[in-house]
Amino acid sequence: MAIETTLILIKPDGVQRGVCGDIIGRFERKGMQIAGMKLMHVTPELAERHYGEHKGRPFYDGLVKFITASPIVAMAIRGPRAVSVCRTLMGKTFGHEAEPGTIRGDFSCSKGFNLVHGSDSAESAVRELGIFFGDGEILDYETCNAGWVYNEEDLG
Ligand code: DAT
Ligand code: MG
Repeated sequence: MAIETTLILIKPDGVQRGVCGDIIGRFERKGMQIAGMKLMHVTPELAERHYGEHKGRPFYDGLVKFITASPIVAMAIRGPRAVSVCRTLMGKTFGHEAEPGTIRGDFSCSKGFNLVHGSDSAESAVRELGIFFGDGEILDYETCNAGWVYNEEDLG
């Protein structure tokens, strides 16, 4: 298992509700590294590229309206098994079903207003990071505590 980098979005509800710090802190506390981060508007074109797999579903138009309504925070989050670790931290898709202790479980009671997006596979992560980040926007750097967060065994 190599170190992975995954795309995490704090959706417009998270920014509007002022809980970005709480959400970012959960990834940091888990031992994940922030490799890229920016506040940005999602254009309809960007939304379609990102959520293309859901086109045609009954909730698609509402999803695009929601994600384009107000700024989001886009993050590239890096760490061992980052894709699955971040999905676990997020919790189930619908806030009303998500376990307490997860981001969605603690902050959301809604289907669509579920605060965060996280890539669902290593392949999706590569594709989605390419949508939200350009050349030079995802950084390689060492954190001083990495050696106390995971070791060789975790990378095997
Ligand atoms: P996830 O965000 O957990 O990867 P997904 O990829 O299946 O979930 O769906 C993308 C988003 O679309 C999800 O975060 C919330 C919304 N959504 C999915 N299914 C929905 C539904 N049945 N009704 C309303 N919104 C839905
Ligand atoms: Mg998804």
